[in-house]
Amino acid sequence: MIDKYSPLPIYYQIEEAIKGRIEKGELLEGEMIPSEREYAEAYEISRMTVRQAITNLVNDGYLTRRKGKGTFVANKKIEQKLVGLTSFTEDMKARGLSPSIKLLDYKLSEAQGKTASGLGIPSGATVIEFQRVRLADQIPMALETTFLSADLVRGLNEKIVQGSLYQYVEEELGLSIDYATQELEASVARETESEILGIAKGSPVLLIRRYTYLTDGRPLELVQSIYRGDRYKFTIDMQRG
Ligand code: 16G
Repeated sequence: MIDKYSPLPIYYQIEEAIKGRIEKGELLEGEMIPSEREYAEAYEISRMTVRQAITNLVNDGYLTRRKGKGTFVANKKIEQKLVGLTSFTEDMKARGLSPSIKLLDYKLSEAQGKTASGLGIPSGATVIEFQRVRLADQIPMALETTFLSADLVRGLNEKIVQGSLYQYVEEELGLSIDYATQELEASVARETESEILGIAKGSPVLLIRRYTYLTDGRPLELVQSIYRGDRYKFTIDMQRG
């Protein structure tokens, strides 16, 4: 499979060979790939060359290295289109994945500063704040912290937020969710976040802030989420002109 006389560098040929095996399903998600030594022996090339190919595939998200264990085929990322204002529950169901929630915290506090102005309520008004781990097929995908005005989402409680918030707001409260603005930036998982999400400390994550509004213009929610960089990618269609 390796052509030493080809103008294509050998590391590149190895990369393509491994990628091909992943794409054809000969190497499965989560499966350990052969060691550098095994590849080097099989192809009669140096371990350095194999290492370069593997490093490139790790950087491109095809493989992941686990310290002291080996190199594994990475999990396919969930591709989330940045159009349409959808809920986590809807997004996962649309993919045939089963959404679940682990509620870590639920509390009432007094609105202050940015939270008060973001939610359009006076400081001192009651804010409901909760933190949820969002899972798909039992795998933690994101950690979400939500702030709502207690006055607006009457009747909300710890039990309800273990299901879909948007469903409660629309179907039970009869409020009409209209639009949101969202910020997305790169970050790394801190210690507690990495434990909650089941990733190594310092792993790349996507930090998302969503400000959602009702049709009558009232702010509904402020949400800060941390999405796993190894499981998520966001895509957007763009039109020129
Ligand atoms: C998504 C939203 C979040 C919203 C939640 C409602 C992002 C970044 N965040 O996770 O703002 O509160 O959906 O989901 O997309 P639920 O109705 O399933 O509780």
